[in-house]
Amino acid sequence: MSYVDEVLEKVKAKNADQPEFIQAVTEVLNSLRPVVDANEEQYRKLAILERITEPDRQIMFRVPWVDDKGQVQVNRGFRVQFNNAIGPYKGGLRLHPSVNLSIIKFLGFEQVFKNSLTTLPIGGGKGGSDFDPKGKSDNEIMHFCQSFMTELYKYIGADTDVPAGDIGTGAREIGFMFGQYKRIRDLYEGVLTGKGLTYGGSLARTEATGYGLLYLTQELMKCHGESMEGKVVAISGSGNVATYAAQKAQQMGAKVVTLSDSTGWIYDPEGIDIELLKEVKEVKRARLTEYAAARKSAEYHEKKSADDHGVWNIKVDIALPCATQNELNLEDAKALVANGVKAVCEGANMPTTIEATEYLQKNGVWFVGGKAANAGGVATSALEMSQNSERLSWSFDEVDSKLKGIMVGIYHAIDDAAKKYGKEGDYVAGANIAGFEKVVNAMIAQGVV
Ligand code: NDP
Ligand code: 2IT
Repeated sequence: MSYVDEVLEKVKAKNADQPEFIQAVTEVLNSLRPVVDANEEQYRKLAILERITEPDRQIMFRVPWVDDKGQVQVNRGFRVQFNNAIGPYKGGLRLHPSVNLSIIKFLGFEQVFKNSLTTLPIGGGKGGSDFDPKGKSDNEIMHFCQSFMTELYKYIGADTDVPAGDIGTGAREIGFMFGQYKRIRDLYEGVLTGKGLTYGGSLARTEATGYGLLYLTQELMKCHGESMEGKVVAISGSGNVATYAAQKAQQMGAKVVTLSDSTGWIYDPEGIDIELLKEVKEVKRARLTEYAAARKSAEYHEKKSADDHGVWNIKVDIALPCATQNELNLEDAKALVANGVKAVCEGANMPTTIEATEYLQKNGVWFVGGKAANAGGVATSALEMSQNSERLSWSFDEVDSKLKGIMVGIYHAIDDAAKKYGKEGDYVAGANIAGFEKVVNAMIAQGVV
């Protein structure tokens, strides 16, 4: 049996109750076959694949907090520190009721390769909680964040592990967590990224994931003789990534016609009104129904079932899934291909199922997975860390132009890696191979640790 198959079997047996983690490892290891086959003897002896699929450590803890009625609530907190071969652990904190160890491990595993692709010195980690921020008062959010940090602070630090935002964790939550860390440790350091601009945050971090996704997509289109001008784009989600992806796509001359949230989706054939979207989502923290109510050209569609991903049934040139994992399945991929989609680039982490990815690739769609396409967020987090270390802050244009350079660089790195291993056009393999090579070289150089 090949080394890859042997390790895949072990990972499946050891983590049988973790479907998302198994899915992420299966995708990565399968696409690493050419590199692993070429180095099989050495990697097997050094147990490289066993080591890279087992987190350095997994921390789980109780998060008790008091709600506005005086009732004590208990959530579960997580931090998985996956691999720090190339830098301090780095990755977001997800606050969503679906959060469990499988989801945090899949995200942490992906983060290792993504962070490597940025070219910046950051290892991979992820954390979060099954806390549901929806419907909570600011006071409840603060109590939760303070309690969460009262345990998490023991394991993180500016040179150890630097968390950031993800689903459900934005500027408000990062602010409360930073305040509590500073109070407990009496240390003013860049322990979190995505901070507010008055206390060490970086300009362009809010926009970075969405903007970065579009810089990479634009380069992909350019290298295939196309431009963004006049392209029709479907985006799912309506949070941080979706909002700034939509904004940048429209700045580039494309028209974004869809958005979604957990209860429904909108079709707006005239193109999304970004200012209205921000007012509804960022200021009022309301549902997309409010967007549709305020905009004549928009149709609102209530979600009919958990598997209703209506946005992928609209005829578009480019699809950018920006909500959550497994939100674009085989049926959705078939609908996109039937409608002539040219490119699918993932703003979210693992939004496309393995079957859907294979179908898109077989049908000639240019497909770029999240660990390359959404790396702009964490790359800009690393730029925030640099600014914190030198106690300076850079202008928006300086950060944005570095972000653009990084995303264009990532596209060429994954394109070259795919070509080098005879897989031209397979950007999934290219991203996994390019990300893996740097981490493995560092692991080998550092010995068995
Ligand atoms: P937000 O919380 O800002 O927005 C998430 C969006 O996705 C919301 O519209 C939300 O709808 C929707 N959504 C979340 N979970 C589900 C679900 N289970 N079913 C249907 N819709 C859902 O998160 P972000 O925009 O920050 O993150 C989106 C994706 O991008 C995630 O996969 C994240 O891991 C990834 N990512 C984020 C980065 C960042 O810098 N923020 C960087 C790289 C990747 P609703 O409001 O109804 O819940
Ligand atoms: O998935 C991701 O890359 C993020 N949520 C951003 C992580 C970060 O540290 O900025």
